[in-house]
Amino acid sequence: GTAARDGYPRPGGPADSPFIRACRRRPGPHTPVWFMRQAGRSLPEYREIRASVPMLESCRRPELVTEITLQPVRRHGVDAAILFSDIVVPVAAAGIDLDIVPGTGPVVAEPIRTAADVQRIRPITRDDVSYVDEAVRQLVVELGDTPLIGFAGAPFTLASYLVEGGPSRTHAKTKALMYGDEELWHALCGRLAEVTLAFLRVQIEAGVSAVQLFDSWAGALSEADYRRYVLPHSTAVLSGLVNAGVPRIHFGVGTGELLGAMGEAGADVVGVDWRTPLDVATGRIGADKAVQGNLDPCVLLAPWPVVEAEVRRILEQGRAAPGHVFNLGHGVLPETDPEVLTRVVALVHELSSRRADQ
Ligand code: 1CP
Repeated sequence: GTAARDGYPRPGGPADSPFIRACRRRPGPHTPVWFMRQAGRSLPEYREIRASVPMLESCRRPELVTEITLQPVRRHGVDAAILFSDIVVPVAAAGIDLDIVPGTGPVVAEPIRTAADVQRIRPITRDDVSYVDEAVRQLVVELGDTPLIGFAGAPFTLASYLVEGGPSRTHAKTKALMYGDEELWHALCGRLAEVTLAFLRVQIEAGVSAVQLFDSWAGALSEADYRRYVLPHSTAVLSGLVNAGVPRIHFGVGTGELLGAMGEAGADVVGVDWRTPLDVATGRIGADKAVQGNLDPCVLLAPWPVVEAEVRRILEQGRAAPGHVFNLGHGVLPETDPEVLTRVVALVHELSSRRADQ
């Protein structure tokens, strides 16, 4: 955070950064930009580190977490770092036997299907995720004025992996449980909300400047079902952080119909995928929240003039919002040329820079 060791807030520091200013809907020197999954497989320096270390183990080694988190900041000059971790890390810390399988994603040894299964998800404390606490404390020192974003998976998206046992296109088993046994569904999501809230609090106490709640797969639901089965649990997480002093970003994919409800869950910033223009999104979210997005990650694979035109359009449409954090509509694809990401950062800064004499 911004508090120096003597307890007095430092002038400048992450709280005064363009990223936090935009999250708080305050004017800043330029539109801030970072990329979801910026610390990942598009970077050769990342692949080198990860070649000999399995994913979950790399998340549990603070020196590796610190190095991988810093890589995209050094290379691209992004306005924020995001902690290198995964949404299933706190679930594993809560006692669920799972692994992250290369080329697949999270795989759960014994999927959650019954009330007894839900009881296997234990509450977590800082001691269960001490490696995250340690990594964040190191990172805050290394990053100086650059804000660090902490994150967690939202109850619906976590439940999907736990109930399916792994990645799923339809979320059929998850929805079958949700529609078939509403009481069990709420017990599962209630428990996941507790774990998520505890995990985010550890990160905030260790010094992250903002948090993002990833409900990547919430777009699989209608608005009515989202409100009935999901919103109460995501609200428990986000409203539980209302006095934590850091902006809360809430993101999902295919959530054009859910943007208003996702904002209501208690977000300061709502993430928007590429399907909804930012001016339309702002109409749905309201003028009391900032937006984050929303370049289609696939556009980065196109020739530069196409990328440039899309960045211009998004900055223009983003002006309708009371605050705009430039990002992709979902994570960086592994085949993305990192040079293009660096050029996008420079372009966003150049096109949006507001000089005092203008
Ligand atoms: O910049 C960063 O890369 C930060 C680290 C990060 C984040 C924010 C990782 C590393 N994962 C996540 C979040 C995450 N993990 C989400 C939410 C964001 C999103 O929608 O992209 C989700 C849904 C996951 C689950 C997950 N973990 C998947 C998706 C599987 C599916 O359902 O399609 C995958 C492939 C993983 C593994 C993973 N997480 C992170 C990395 C670098 C990897 C790949 C590791 C490997 O294959 O070795």
